[in-house]
Amino acid sequence: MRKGTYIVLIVILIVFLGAMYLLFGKDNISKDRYSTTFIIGDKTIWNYSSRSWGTLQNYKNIGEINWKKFTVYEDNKKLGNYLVWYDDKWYFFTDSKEAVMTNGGKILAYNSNHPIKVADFKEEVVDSSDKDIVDFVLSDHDLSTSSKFTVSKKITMDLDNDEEQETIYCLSNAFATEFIPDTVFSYVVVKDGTNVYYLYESTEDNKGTNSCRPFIHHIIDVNNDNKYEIIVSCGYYSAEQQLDMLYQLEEDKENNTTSYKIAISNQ
Ligand SMILES: [Ca+2]
Ligand SMILES: [Ca+2]
Repeated sequence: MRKGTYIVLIVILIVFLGAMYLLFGKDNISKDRYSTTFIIGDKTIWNYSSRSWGTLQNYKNIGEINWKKFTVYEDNKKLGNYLVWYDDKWYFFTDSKEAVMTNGGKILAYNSNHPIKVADFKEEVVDSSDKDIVDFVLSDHDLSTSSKFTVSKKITMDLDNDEEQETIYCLSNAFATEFIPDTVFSYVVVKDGTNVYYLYESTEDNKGTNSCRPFIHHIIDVNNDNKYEIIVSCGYYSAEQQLDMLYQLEEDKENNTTSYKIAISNQ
């Protein structure tokens, strides 16, 4: 090829790349490079990379994380940036390898190449002002509105950055000891104005103790879009294993609906 042809090809390539950059946007291109490892408690490790999720389970892979620096939170409060090390549970160390004590709370840690927001939320007890939504959820599952609970908590905050507050409700009668329900139920719902989104939803005949009691582990913005994702966890009565699920608000543009879907879980 002649030199002139090369120059024309290079110019076409530069114009093409420039057009792609403008078309897909700087923001989107950089979001494709987002890469994060999340530690959720002692049993769950998730990887978020190139907009997709994966889990890290085997010991060899866990070893690759050892002595890496993570931003560590306990019960929504930042503990600091620490080196992590795993031996059946996570241990945290300062740069000079001094051990950092935790209080036995819920641990979330991340190592990321992009900003991650962790919400500092306050959990409150459901009260009479929540009667309408609680009755709605119970009636929706043919349960008596006088059902007793072992968990009835709520968190009120702006989850989707529209300057309106949403409320997350955790309602469950799992692990009841003072009463024996015919049906064991656990629901995690988000009330957003008049919309009710179901996240975790379980209704079972009471056949013993292997029910799962849900709680909100952490609330984080994992993809930096100013909308929070919700980590719902669930503890089993009879097992050490804990179910961890990351819920993300997804838009179905075709049907013009939104719902919370599980982006990744440890099962
Ligand atoms: Ca909102
Ligand atoms: Ca988000």
